[in-house]
Amino acid sequence: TSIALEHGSHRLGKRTDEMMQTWRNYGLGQFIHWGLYAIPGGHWEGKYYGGAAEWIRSWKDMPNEAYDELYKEFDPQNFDPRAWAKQAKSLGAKYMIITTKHHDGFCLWPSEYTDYDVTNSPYGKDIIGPLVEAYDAEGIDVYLYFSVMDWNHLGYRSKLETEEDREAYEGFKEFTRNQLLELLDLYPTTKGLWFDGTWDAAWKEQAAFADKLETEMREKIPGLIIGSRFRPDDYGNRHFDSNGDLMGDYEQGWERKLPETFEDTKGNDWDCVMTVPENQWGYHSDWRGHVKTSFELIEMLVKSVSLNGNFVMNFGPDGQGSIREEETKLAAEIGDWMDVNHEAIYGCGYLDWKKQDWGYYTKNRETGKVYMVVFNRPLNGALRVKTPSKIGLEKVYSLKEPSVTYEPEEVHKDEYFIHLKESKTSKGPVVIVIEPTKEKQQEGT
Ligand code: H79
Repeated sequence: TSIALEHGSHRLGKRTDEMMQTWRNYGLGQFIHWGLYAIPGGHWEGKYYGGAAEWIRSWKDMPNEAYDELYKEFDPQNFDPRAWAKQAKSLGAKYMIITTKHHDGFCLWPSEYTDYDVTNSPYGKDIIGPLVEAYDAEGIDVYLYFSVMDWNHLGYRSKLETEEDREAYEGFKEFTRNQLLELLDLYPTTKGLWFDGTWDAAWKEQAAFADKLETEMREKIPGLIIGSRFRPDDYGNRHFDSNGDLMGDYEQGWERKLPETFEDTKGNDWDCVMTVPENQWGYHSDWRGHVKTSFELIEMLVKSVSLNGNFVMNFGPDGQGSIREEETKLAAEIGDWMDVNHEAIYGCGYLDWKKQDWGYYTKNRETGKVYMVVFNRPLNGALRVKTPSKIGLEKVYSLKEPSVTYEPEEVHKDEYFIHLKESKTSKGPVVIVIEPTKEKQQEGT
């Protein structure tokens, strides 16, 4: 049985068009959180804010009035979009998501619909346009992050309790629509939108409005990609409608966490957006607690791809527009690994062979080649591979050195050992390529 919905899912199953196939094949992306919050960098008047730096305005120790004056200091003299794009390229990112407007409401593009934008800062000019141009030039697709929640707009409400609230919110909706259509007009090479700040009760009542607006945006840029975090359904359900069907082109619920199994993904397209420390997106000058290493991030990337998702690593440039050393070092380390092993990432996804403890399988969607990405090297040096019956291992070799080939030892029916030859000191996870047989020939036929 299913509930009749006017504003539920528009499609059952995955998008199959070329733009979505491109999205699916990215593997690795870059997120950039940049805005006024980069100026205080997690501190106010000598006091340390332990929350996410981009949320500092909500901290009781920082007055809203103080935050709302920060735009008068926004003058990032080190901002070099081409350098950012080149770094993203050497990281191996195939797409980039930039915060055009975070919850604070400050716009990194010149918006006709508010004064709270870059043109009224000392910097005085567009940030988004030059970024789009620089990333386009490197062949990295650009997606625009947009927070619906807006702490600056006078009509914004988290809930609608009075007639006055409803009236004010109508103005806010029109403003939101204007800004989104404006962004798509200004930056027509945009490949998609990444929405945030859509959890409030007020927005959850806007199924009809959001549905119509999503359609308008899709008409402006055919093939535009929008995740599940934009519109609510008729009953205020988000991501999945009241019938459990995904709304939008991919599931956007994996923020700072990963699915464990393929079942967790419900077979949908999805992305995982990940911070380098536990929970810092915008620039925080003093990271505390655990900071992920490049091995951890590479493992998350490979795990994402092995479960049919994209992995998006966050960067939070400082108030001057510099990318911090820690992120630069991680980007270089991950980029070095990607230089050698990108074949196991791009164009790859889930393989339905039984998962083994040594790491993750990925499979190229076009060629059918299988990649074993080895994170846990067994003490006996032997990697167990169990294949579905009828599938054999035709060729097995090292990705880094294809001349290093393997003769799998058949230990049981449809179960093999691949005895690793790769050096134990090799940097980062090694990758073994398997070219499987299409179907094992049946004996006697
Ligand atoms: O931009 C980054 C974060 O700033 C943003 N999303 C990423 C990509 C983000 N904002 N909030 N969150 C992540 C966490 C959500 C917190 C919530 Fe709540 C808990 C939303 C609703 C309940 C606390 C109470 C914050 C808002 C109300």
